[in-house]
Amino acid sequence: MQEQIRNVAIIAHVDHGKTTLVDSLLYQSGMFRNEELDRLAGGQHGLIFDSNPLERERGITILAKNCAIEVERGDIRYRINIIDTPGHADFGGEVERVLSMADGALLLVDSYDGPMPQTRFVLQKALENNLTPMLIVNKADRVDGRPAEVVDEVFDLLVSLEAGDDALDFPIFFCSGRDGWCSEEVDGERFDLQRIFDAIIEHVPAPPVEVEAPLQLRVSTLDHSEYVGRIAIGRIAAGTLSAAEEIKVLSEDTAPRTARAQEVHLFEGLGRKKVQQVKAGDICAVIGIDGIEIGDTIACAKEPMALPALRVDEPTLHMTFRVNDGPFVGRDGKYVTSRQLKDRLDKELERNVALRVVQGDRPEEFLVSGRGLMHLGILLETMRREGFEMCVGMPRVIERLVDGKWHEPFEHLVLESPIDAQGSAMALIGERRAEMIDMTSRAGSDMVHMEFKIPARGLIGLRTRLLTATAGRVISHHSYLEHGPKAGPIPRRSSGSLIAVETGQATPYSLDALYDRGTFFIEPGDQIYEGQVVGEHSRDRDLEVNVVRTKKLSNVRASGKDDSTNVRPLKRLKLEEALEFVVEGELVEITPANIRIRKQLLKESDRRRAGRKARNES
Ligand SMILES: Nc1nc2c(ncn2[C@@H]2O[C@H](COP(=O)(O)OP(=O)(O)OP(=O)(O)O)[C@@H](O)[C@H]2O)c(=O)[nH]1
Ligand SMILES: [Mg+2]
Repeated sequence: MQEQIRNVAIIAHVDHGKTTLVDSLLYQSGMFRNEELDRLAGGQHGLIFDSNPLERERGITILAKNCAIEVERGDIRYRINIIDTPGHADFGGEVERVLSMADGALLLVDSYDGPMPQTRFVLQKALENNLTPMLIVNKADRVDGRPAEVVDEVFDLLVSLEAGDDALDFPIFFCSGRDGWCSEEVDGERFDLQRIFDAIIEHVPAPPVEVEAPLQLRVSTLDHSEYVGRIAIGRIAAGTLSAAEEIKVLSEDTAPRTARAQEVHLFEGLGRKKVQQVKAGDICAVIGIDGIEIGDTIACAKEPMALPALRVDEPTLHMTFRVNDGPFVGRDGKYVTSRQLKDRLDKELERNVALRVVQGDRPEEFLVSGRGLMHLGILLETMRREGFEMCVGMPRVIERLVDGKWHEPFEHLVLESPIDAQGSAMALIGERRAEMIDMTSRAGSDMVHMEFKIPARGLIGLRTRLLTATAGRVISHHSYLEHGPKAGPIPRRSSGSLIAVETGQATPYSLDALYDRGTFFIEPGDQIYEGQVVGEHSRDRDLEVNVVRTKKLSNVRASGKDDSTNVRPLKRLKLEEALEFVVEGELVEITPANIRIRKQLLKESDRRRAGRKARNES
C-alpha cells in the first residue's frame, strides 16, 4: 500500500479546545479501543494528551506534543502527524518552534470568544512558516456561540496580518471537539471527525520531499529518557535517515561534529516505534546523539548542509534566581547549592527555547529571562517539586536600547467584562498606562469586549487585582505586541509589607492583636524568621510586627479577649501571587513545602542603613 504523510499543528488561543479535539481525533481514529484511551485520561479536563502532572493540575497545555494517526483512503495509507500546542501566551516559544515541523495548521477559534490575542500570535507565526491554515470554529455546541460572526472576525484578522490571497481561501468547519462532531455549515448536518481527516488530506500539502537529496533534519524538540539519554525530534527536510547511520551535527555556535544516530523512531498513535529508516517529510525521534540541541541540523556525513537556525521571539520578563540564604535553608529541600541551581538551569535551557540564563553579579545569582510570569512560574514550580530551594527577586520587564532610547515591551490586552464591572476594571487599567484600541459590546449580551495596548510592566499583578475588584467576573488575556518608548511610572502595589522582627513560632495571641493591620500570609503555629514578610499592610508603608509574642501569664483573667476571638484574614500565597507581590528589596523564597516572602536584608537595622545610603546617593 502506498503511504503518504501530512503534518499538521493545532493552534489556538488558550482554552479554545485544542487538546480536547486531539483527544477526540484519537478516539475516532480507529487505532485504539475506547477503554484503552479512557484509562489514559486524567486531570482537570479529563484529557489524554495533557499528560504531564502540572498540565493535569492546571488544566492547561504547557508542552507541545506529537502523535500520529493512520487513516486509509482508497489504496493510500496516510500518516497524519498531529502536533498539539499550548495556547497560553507565555508558552509562545514552544509553539513557534514546533510549527517548523508542520505544513498545515488547524486554527481553532471558540465559537463565542472569536479571535483572541493568542489567536493572532499563533496565526501570524503559522503564516510566517508558510503553513496552510484550516479554520475550525470550535465549541459549536455552545448555545451562546456566534459562529458566523466569528468567521468574519477571522477573515478580518487575516487581512490585518496581510495574509496572501491563498491563505484567505481555506476550508471552514464548525466543530464540537468535545462531542466529536463537525459540520460544514452553521447548524448544518453533523458528521463524525473523519471529515476533518479528509480535509487535512485534501488541503494540507504533503511535505516537500527530496528523498534523493543529502539528509537534513532540524531538531525542533528534545525529549529525554533515563535509558537512552537525549532524544532529538524533528522533521526530515531532505534525504533519509537510517538506524545506526553516521551523521554530522551542525550547530550555530560549535564546529560540525560526527555522531551516530543509534536508533530512529516514528510516531505511532500515542507512542513511538523503532524503524529501520525514515524518509524526508516524516517527523521522527533520533536516539543516541549526545549533546544535541534544539535548532541543530542533523546532516548527511558526506555532504553536510545546515538548515537555518530556529528563531523564536525574545523573552520579555526576567528575574534573579539565587541560592536560598535564609535561616530555614535546607529544612525541606534536597538541592540548595548554587552549583545544583546552575546545573538545573543549564538542563532547562536545552529544551526551553524561550528561556535565557546569564550569570548574575555574584556567583550564587542567575538572571533568568522568559516569556512571562507563568513561563517562569512553571519552571520554579517544577524545580520545587524536584526538591530545589531558591530565592527569586522581583520580576522585571526587559528593556531594549533603540536609537539611544530605552524601549519597553507592550502587550495586547483583551478584557471581557460585565457592563456593571466595567468601571472598576477601567480604573485599574487606567493607572497602568493602557491605551484603549477597541471596545465593542456584543448584541444580546451584557458583556463588553475591550482591547488595550499596555506596558508589560502594568500586567504584573493586574489579573489578580482585576479578579478581586470585579468579584472574579472579568476575563483577561494578553500577548506580546512590540517594544516601544517607555511609558511613565506605574504603581506596583499600593500597600506595604508586614515584616516579622523576631524568629519563632507565630502565636494566636500576637496575630489576634494585629488582626486589623492587614492581611496575613501566615497562621498561628507557622515557623517565622526575622525579616520574613508575614502579611500585606493595609497602609502604603512597611510595618515591623512581632508575631511570635506569647501572652504574659497572670492571675487576673482579662475580660473578653481570651481565645482566638478575632477573625484574622488569612491569605496563603500561591507561587504566582507571591511573584506578583514582591517589590524591590524583597525576595520570594521557594522550597518544596513553602512559599515565603522575605526582605532581602533580614535585619531591620541593615535595612535602615541601606535605606539611608540609597537616599544619600540619590
Ligand atoms: N462546550 C464545549 N467545550 C469544550 C469543547 N472543547 C473543549 N471544551 C472545554 O474547553 C476547556 C479547554 O479545553 P482544552 O482542550 O484543554 O483547551 P486547549 O485549547 O487545549 O487549552 P490550552 O492547551 O491550555 O491552550 C475544557 O474545559 C473543555 O472541556 C467543545 O467542543 N465544546
Ligand atoms: Mg491544550
